[in-house]
Amino acid sequence: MTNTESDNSREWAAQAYALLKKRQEEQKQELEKKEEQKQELEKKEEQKQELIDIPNKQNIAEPELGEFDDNFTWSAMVLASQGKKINQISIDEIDWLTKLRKGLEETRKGFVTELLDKLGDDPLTPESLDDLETLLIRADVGIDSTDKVISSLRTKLNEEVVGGEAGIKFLKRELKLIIDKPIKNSGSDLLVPQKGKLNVWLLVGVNGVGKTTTLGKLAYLSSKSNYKTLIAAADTFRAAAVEQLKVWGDRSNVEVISNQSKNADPAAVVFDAINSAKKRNVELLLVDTAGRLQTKNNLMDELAKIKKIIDKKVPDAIVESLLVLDASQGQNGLKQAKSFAKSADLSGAIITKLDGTSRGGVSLAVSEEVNLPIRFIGAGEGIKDLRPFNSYEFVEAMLADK
Ligand SMILES: Nc1nc2c(ncn2[C@@H]2O[C@H](COP(=O)(O)OP(=O)(O)OP(=O)(O)O)[C@@H](O)[C@H]2O)c(=O)[nH]1
Ligand SMILES: [Mg+2]
Repeated sequence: MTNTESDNSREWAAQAYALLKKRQEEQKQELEKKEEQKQELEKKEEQKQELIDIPNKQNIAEPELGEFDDNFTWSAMVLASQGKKINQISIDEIDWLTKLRKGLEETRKGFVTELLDKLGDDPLTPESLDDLETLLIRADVGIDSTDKVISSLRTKLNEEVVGGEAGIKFLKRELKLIIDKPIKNSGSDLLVPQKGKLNVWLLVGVNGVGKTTTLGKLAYLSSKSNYKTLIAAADTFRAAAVEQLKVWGDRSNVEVISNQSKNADPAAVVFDAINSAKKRNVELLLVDTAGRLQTKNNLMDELAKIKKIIDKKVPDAIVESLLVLDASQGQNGLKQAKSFAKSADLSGAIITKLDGTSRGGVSLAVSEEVNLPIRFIGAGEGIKDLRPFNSYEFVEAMLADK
């Protein structure tokens, strides 16, 4: 970025910040006014014990506008470069991008920082490409993706002189192409439930990767977006699984269909859930499944059985089998993805735990080597810490230069 560009960006971000700050203050005042009115009314009608609802007040706290700092400026710029206007920016989006950028800090350290240190302002050389290769592999980007990127850069270097900054720009574009390929192949940029139909999303993956947590966050996103949502607790393997899901269901007001009896059949729970879903015109049924290793055949058979039930009972349902992957497991996660992709008919991936791992690059390996579109990413344990995947934002956050 040139100095003038950077001044303009800061100016732009400052305007966006001022606008958001004003909006937040207005909202606060509005809320305070409502709170005062409510207290007055409560006083007046104490005998009647009537509770007045404040529509803006929710159980789930709205994020607060933080400082006007680097994080804000960067997040605002990422939104601006995607065509957002100043008055279209929300605190929620800024909050998420800040989280994503912070989450990918470890992946970025020893990667971009090191690369920029090495490059300085000098043009790229074959030696700096060797360094880049090592750094990409170390960030768990995977051998295939790394080879692809390095060979395109090499071709470019043979044709022209490439400065450090232009090199990073080119790198971002190449990485984005890799991530976008399976998304483009899938025919839809964004995974959203189809209105007026029953959509069934199965969350699968090995133990502890974050399936149940992700399902809880999805239930929140879905009900907030006004889809009629239902949860099926088909992890009958782990004793506490149903309770864990009910907590998530309560948080977003989504009902959980379960069978508390010991050794309940997961497919039977899904059977019950489909019946309820049909009765209530549910649009999105989220199915939590037990953590399993792809080597455990009986568990993999169970998944097949669940799918069969769905196909039989609701043949026109739109079924998505989403593999949940823990980014902090790096190449190990990739191995799981490959085996799962072989035995379970997967349609997408969800990458979790991007906060605080140095292995966020594994997302690229999943796209290139397993050919799965990444549909959502999670960066934290909170209900709002999951977003639909946006490859531009992801690559910008991974290669942010500050
Ligand atoms: N930091 C962080 N922790 C996460 C994230 N997603 C899930 N977790 C944590 O990971 C742990 C395991 O999450 P679960 O959702 O229970 O994982 P699971 O895949 O359902 O586990 P099993 O049902 O036992 O197979 C919990 O402590 C979660 O809070 C994330 O995006 N970031
Ligand atoms: Mg679970």
